[in-house]
Amino acid sequence: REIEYDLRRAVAEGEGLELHFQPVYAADNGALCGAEALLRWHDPIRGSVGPDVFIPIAEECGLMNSLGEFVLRETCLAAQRWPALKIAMNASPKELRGDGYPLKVMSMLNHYGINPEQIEIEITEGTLLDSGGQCQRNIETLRSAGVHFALDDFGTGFSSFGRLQNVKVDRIKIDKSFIDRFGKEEEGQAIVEAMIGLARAKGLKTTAEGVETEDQRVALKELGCDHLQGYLLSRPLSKEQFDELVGGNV
Ligand code: G
Ligand code: G
Ligand code: MN
Ligand code: NA
Repeated sequence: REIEYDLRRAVAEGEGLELHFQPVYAADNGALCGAEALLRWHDPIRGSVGPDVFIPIAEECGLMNSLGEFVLRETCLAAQRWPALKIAMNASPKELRGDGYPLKVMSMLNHYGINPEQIEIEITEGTLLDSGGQCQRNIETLRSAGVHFALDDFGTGFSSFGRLQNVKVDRIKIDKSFIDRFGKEEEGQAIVEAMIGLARAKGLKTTAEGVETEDQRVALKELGCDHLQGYLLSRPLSKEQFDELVGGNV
């Protein structure tokens, strides 16, 4: 059976799809500050299918709008559930380019009574290419309503540093590949330091992704990185696991 067929049914029925949440911590005092929502699909026959696999399929076969709406709704429910935490969600290029995107987001936030400042939308550099400016206009509209934006996988694109001149975001998320080299090679250290310095100079927040070792944690804290995310601190958790983590404290 075609994977597309199963995905279509899953999206239509909301079956087997759920968001998991990876905790995000303050680098300086270790406080839990937020979570990144990550979409998961469990198909009864295929088992777990990663978003790397099914999101491109959803985009190709016209399912991304419905899937994006599911993610947006579940993100709002998470924001209600954990009111003291900032909830970040990923948006795909196709979604962000749509004319109706800002209205769609704002209607959903209004419907669930969510303060836009509690929500952060993660975009990749790829999103910003090729969109005839619509994407940037959508970002500007949502930012002026209070929604925050983060540039995900920062450093992996064609002109990451240059991109920051044209696109107004609130945060960069330093890609895991740089954090991996960090502490191993001098150059790795210098690159991360430069990224944090640049972000600071532009008044942007920084999150380090894929933090796996205590050495990385300490060094990132010393460099003044704002937030940390990675297996050292926590893997992505189901809603129920996340509830246990916060223990009713948010
Ligand atoms: O969680 P995981 O490492 O499997 O995620 C793999 C990729 O899928 C990451 O690049 C992540 O940004 C992306 N991703 C996860 N959840 C979503 C989502 O809800 N929407 C979009 N567009 N991408 C997502
Ligand atoms: O592209 P994006 O940053 O949204 O992707 C996040 C992905 O990275 C998620 O799939 C998440 O499961 C994964 N991830 C988060 N922390 C770590 C980590 O410390 N190590 C590894 N290998 N993957 C991680
Ligand atoms: Mn992300
Ligand atoms: Na990333």
